[in-house]
Amino acid sequence: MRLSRYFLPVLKETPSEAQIVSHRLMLRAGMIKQSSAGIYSWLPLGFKVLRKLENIVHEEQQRAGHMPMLMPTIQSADLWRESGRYDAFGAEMLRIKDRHDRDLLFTPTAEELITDIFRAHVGSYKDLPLTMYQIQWKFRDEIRPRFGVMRGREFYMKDGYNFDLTKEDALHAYNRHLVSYLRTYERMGLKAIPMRADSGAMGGDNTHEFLVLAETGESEVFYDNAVTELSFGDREIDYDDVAQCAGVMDEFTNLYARTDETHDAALFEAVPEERRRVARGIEVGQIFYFGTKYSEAMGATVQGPDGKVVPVHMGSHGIGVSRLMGAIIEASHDDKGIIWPEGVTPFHCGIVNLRQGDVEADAACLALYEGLKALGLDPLYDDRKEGAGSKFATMDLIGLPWRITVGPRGLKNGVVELTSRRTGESEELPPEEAIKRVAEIYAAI
Ligand code: 5CA
Repeated sequence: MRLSRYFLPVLKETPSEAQIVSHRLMLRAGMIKQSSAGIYSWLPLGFKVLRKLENIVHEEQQRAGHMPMLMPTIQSADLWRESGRYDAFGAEMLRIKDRHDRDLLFTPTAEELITDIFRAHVGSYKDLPLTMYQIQWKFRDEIRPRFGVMRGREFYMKDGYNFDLTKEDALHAYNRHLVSYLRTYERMGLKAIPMRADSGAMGGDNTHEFLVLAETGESEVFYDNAVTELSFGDREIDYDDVAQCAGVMDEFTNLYARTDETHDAALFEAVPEERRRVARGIEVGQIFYFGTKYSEAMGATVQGPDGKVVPVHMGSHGIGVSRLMGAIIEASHDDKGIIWPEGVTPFHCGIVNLRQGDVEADAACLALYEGLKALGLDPLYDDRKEGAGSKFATMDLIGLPWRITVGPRGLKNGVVELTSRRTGESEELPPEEAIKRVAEIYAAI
């Protein structure tokens, strides 16, 4: 993409309504624009990152054997009356009436709808286990939408639902989700720690939230500092392997780590004093096992191998896809702007032409641009007639992890400059070498 043709409405001023750095940077980098409280338009740069996050979630869910599908945002209230949640959800649910005076709602989550689909089509244990998920917009009429996409009213969420014959099978689904989430967040360049939590409106008593530690996080967390040293790494996972998934589950949840709702004095007993931590975190996902709560209320049953008809065991599993963008920026920025992890960056590499209009500089930039694209990379070429300072400031603000700078002086010596956004370190090398280097970096991701 050429920057001269891209819609990138960067702001010079810091928007006064934004209280936390990720919100400020998303506004300043022209990624989002508020349309009303807690509701945002996703401008091209923001939308590009959202798609990257979504793709990682799709890949990791499907790797774990979960099936993608899509359910409507507008749902009938009747289904929610069956589970009892039409009343229980309270003011957070956006309620709508159609022209026939029927009660509809904008989905805050989809346990009821998926259970309705299940009961219409599945009647035998032979069709289990079954896990389906969607990535769809949700609406919760939060009393205090704030921090930009972090606590929106409209937000983008992956919600997955498992159906199993027995509690043991459903707990394997729970563990499988935990493992797939660890891998998902790691690919996004994040350390998200599973912490035992309170199940709130979803029900059940088995639930973990995934927390990214950040001072601006809305959750208070209590943990053994040893959990921050656990690392998922490149493990070979067989998602059908019950013992392996349970092993990862144990490894990542045996140490003490809890969010505020369930915190008690236990931390000070369970953890040696020097390892006790009380901090803040951003909740980027949550997994639940709630047994037969919905299947019993809504008659989602199967015939077991013994011929008996039993309600299925269920869980649901969420990832806050739009919130993740804020969480990544909170975890990865400096005073000049965003620093995207390679796995989610909107463009792989920026190209800065220091002398736009100079025949040689233009030709060298174009060759870099085409050379990177030919290797399947997605560069952003700043071909505007702007000063170097302004071009560097824009690149730093939007946070592309790698920048190639091209100027007449370097070209005389046959070199361009490759700069890491994260370390600020630069290296001079011939243009073909720079292309090769960038391609190698991304091939390793
Ligand atoms: N039905 C379950 C699992 S699919 C569920 O809805 N879980 S949840 O309430 O925990 O939401 C899942 C994730 O969505 C949360 O972990 C959080 O990352 C994200 N989320 C929840 N509310 C908001 C919000 N108002 N703005 C942005 N993201 C949100």
